[in-house]
Amino acid sequence: MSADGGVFNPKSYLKAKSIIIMNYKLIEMQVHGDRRGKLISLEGLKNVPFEIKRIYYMFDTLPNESRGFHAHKELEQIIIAMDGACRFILDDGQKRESVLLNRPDVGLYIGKNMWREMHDFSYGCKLVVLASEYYDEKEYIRNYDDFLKSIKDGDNK
Ligand code: T46
Repeated sequence: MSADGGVFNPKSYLKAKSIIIMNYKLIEMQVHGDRRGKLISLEGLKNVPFEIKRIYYMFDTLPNESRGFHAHKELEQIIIAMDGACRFILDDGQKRESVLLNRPDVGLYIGKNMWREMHDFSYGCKLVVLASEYYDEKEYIRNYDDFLKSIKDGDNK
C-alpha cells in the first residue's frame, strides 16, 4: 500500500520520485520596465523560495573553461546570467539535462543534491548567484562517484 492508502503502483512511484530528484526549475522574474530601462527585484521568501544568506558572482569567465562539477547537500541557489550566456548541465544521478542561461529576467533555481556543470561561457558572461547558505566547503560533493553513492544511500532525504 502507498502512503495515501492506495495500491502501490511502481510506475507512478518512479515517476514521482524522478520529479522530486530532478530538483531544478527556470523562474521567470517580473520585469518593471519603462522608458528608462528595466528593473527586477528579488526578495527572500517572496519571489526567491529561500532566505538569501549569500550573493556571489562570476565574471571574466572564458569560453573554453568549464566550472562547477559538484553537488550540494543542502544548498539552494538561484543563478542569473546578468550578461552573456552559459550552458548548465544538471544531473540527478539518473538523467542529465542541458539548460542554456542567457536572459537577465530568468533565474535557474537549483535545489539540493543536483550535480551541476557550467560550460560554453560567452565572452563577458556575468553570472550572479543567490544562495540559501553561507559558504561551506564541507557542504560540497566534488567527486561524481561520491555523488552517485550519496543518492543511492539516500543521503538526500
Ligand atoms: C555553484 C556554482 C554555480 C568562496 O570562497 N566563497 C564562495 O561563496 C564561493 C561560491 C566560492 N569560494 C571560493 C572557493 C574556490 O576557491 O572560490 C573559489 C571558486 O569556487 P568554485 O570552484 O566552487 O566555483 P564554481 O564556479 O565551480 O562553483 C560555484 C559555486 O562554488 C557553487 O556553489 O553551485 O558556482
